[in-house]
Parts: sequence; structure tokens; C-alpha cells
Amino acid sequence: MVLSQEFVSEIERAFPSDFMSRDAELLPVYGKDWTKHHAPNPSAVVFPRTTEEVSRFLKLCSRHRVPVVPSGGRTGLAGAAVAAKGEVVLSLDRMNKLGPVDPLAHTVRVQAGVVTEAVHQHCAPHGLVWPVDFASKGSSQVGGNIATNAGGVKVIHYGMTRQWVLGLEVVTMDGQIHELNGALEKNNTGADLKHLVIGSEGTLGVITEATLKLTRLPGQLDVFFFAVDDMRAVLSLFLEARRAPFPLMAFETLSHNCLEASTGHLKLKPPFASAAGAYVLMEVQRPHSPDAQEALDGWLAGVFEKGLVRDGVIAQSPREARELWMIREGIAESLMSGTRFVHKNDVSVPVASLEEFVARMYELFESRHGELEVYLYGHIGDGNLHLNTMKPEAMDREEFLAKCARADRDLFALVQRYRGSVSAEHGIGLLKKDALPYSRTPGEMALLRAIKAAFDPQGLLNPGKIFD
Ligand code: 2HG
Ligand code: ZN
Repeated sequence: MVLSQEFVSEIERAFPSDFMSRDAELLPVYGKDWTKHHAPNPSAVVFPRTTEEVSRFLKLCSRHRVPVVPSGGRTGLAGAAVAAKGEVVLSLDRMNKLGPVDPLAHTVRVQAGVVTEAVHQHCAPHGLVWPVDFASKGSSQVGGNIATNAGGVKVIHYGMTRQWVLGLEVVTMDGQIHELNGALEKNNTGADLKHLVIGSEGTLGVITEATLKLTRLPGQLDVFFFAVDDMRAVLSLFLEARRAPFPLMAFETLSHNCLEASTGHLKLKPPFASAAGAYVLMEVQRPHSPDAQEALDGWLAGVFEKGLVRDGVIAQSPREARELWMIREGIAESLMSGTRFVHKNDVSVPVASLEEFVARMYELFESRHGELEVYLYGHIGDGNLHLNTMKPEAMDREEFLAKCARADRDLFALVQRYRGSVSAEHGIGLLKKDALPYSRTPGEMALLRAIKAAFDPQGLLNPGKIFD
């Protein structure tokens, strides 16, 4: 889309001189996220500093029918922040103010462009945390976390981002500023509009501020890394972990090829001398009691006695704990590094169906999609699996994507059979639109379209994301 001279002149007249950029080097950066599937092609990027500027800008875009893509840290994995069709990118980068932490209410009010990790650092001196945590926390922004209802490595303990948002300030495409729920813990005045915006991937409104709910920082954490035989063993260990006399903070799994990719990329020493069928990273919170160590040791002895694990290491220092976490959190980056091209899936099934689902899934790939090597990892405690396939060097991209598309159809049919989700935590964006009907009924799709039309009747905000 080519921006009209009238639109550009109005921007120049009504906004600061550094509000809009059409710099040829900046455009491709702001037009994409972590996906490599769509070439970025925005017409401009704008950098508002205030909600009032966002409101005036959206009103102007509505009048000129200019489509807008809201943009945070651009770490998304579904293409929801990609501007491939000449849209104007609205970056929240300059809206990065943090309000004071409220130690009584356990809240903090922040602008949407604040980086996730900055919230952690801001709250830690008060003994508090916004418990939204994942590998991209150093770049991802609060607004993007909320717009995508981000998951991550601590969902098993804390739940998704949705649970840690009290109120939102949202600007709709007509320029109206809505304060949804403010700082209220309790508010039963009809449907909660804030929850419609959370997870809507920037298609309903631009999140400009949020009142975040905080919790106490956990006490001492212990990190274990186990080698086990296979997925069945992972789940037997999970049952033991659920019964353990201490709170479970994370329970993650990875296959051997993921361990190799990540340790190779990060140049870390693999924790075990020989390969195993699968690995588990488990983090627990040590109870504040004199016999806590005994309880931990007793539980650990039990899992070895029962033959549930083949081998295991416990981090002896914060540095060792970080290194074990790096193995797990480095997988995604290692599979995307350099010239590697990866096809991603992020599915979930009810935890009770996991064992059967994983067995069927491997059978499916072996019997029908043998050329695709599966890299399996994820948040097994939440029933969430990241199933990645890498393009072999020699295969061209089109052929690889066609093979992945065929495998996806089989995979999604399997997910549907187990009443799972085709996107557990990454969202739909541009990448998973075709998959959506496997998880949403025609009745639900009609409701989603009606909600979109109510918020954005002209269809100008993040068009083509989630559905067309
Ligand atoms: C993770 O759990 C992220 O590491 C990324 O959600 C997963 O890239 C992926 O498939
Ligand atoms: Zn994940």
C-alpha cells in the first residue's frame, strides 16, 4: 500500500518530527517477528510516546483507511506482528515507563512497551515478581505478552499471562481509549472485555498500558536434569513430581536431538555421557523447613529406586542451574540459528492423553512422513509440545514446506481426535490460520468474526491475522 501525500502531510503536521520513519533499513526490522516465513514490507513505522498519540494516530488511519500492525518486541513465533502488505507498524518501543510497585495491592502499572525482564528487575527489590517468564524475556514486551497471552516455562505453577493482568488500557481503531477493569481484583459487571483483548494478537485494539498483578518471589529453587528412557518414563516421573512434598515450578522435556542442537549451539557440555530417550528439566521450590533437604533427598532416592530415571544431575550453584536452564531455553534459538530453516508446531492435548498422543504422533511421522525428523520439546507438565522439523540442507524450501503442510494435516487431525489445540501458546498469527478449524468449530469462528467486527468494523487493525 502506498501512503497518500495527504496522510503523510497530516502526520507531519500533527505529530513530532521523529514520530514516523520510512528509513529503508528500519522498515524490514520492524516489519517482522521471529518467523522467517513472510517477507516484511511495511510502508512506515510510527513511534508514539503517549496513549493520546496512539489514539490520534489510529483515528487518522481510520479516516484514511490505512491498515496498522501493532508491534512489541517482535519475538512472536506465529507472524502476528509481521507487516507484509504495506501496513504501517505501530511500535510501542517508546512507551516504556514503569510506575511504582504497590506493595499492598501487589500491582504495578506499566506502559505496553516495557520489556518483560525490566518488569522483573523493577519488582525484585520489593520481593515481588510478575511471573511471566520465557527465553525471550530480554526482548519481548509486556503489551506483546498480553496480546498473545504468552505462556512459557512457569505456566505449570503460575498459569498463562492472562492470570497476571488486572486491568488494561486499550485503544480501538476509532481512537477511543478504554480502561478495562483498572486495578480491580473483583468486578462482576458483565463480560470481562479485557479477557477478549488478551490473546487477540493485536486484532481488537492496541494495548497501551496495563496494571499487572504480582506475586511474592519464590524462595530457594532447586533444578534437576534427568535422563529417562522415553515419553512414558517422562510421564511416570511427572506423576511422582506431582506427589512430591514441595511445589513444582517447572517440568519441561526434550528429546535427544534437541539436547544435541542446544548444547552444540551454546557450546555447553551435555549433562550426561551417553544419549537417553528423553530428558526432563524439573525445578522445585524448597520448603522453608528444617527437614527440607531430607524431603528432597528422600524423593530423589525414591525415583531412582523405582527405576523411573536413568541418570540425573542437581544444580549445585546458581550458575549450574542457569546452565541447565540454558540447555532447555536455548533449543528454539539453536533450531533457528544461521541458515537453518525450521517448521514449528506448538500443540497441546489434555495431560491425561499425552502418552497415547505422543506414541501415535511418532508412529504417524515414521509411517507417513519419514523424511521429516521430529525435534520434540516443551512444557510437558501443561500438555504443551513443541514439535519442530528442520529442513534438510539439500532439500529446497518449497519442497520442505509442502512436506510439512502434508504432515501438519495429519498432525492436526490427531490433535483434533484428542481434543487438543493447534496452538497452545504461540498463537495463530499468519502462520497457523489454516489450522484453526481443527480447534475451533464453525459456531466459534462466527463468534470470533462478530467480535472482530464489533471492535474494528473496517478491519484495519492487524488485518489477516488469526483469520481472513
Ligand atoms: C519454548 O518453549 C518456546 O522454547 C519456543 O515456546 C518454542 O520455538 C519453539 O517451537
Ligand atoms: Zn514454549
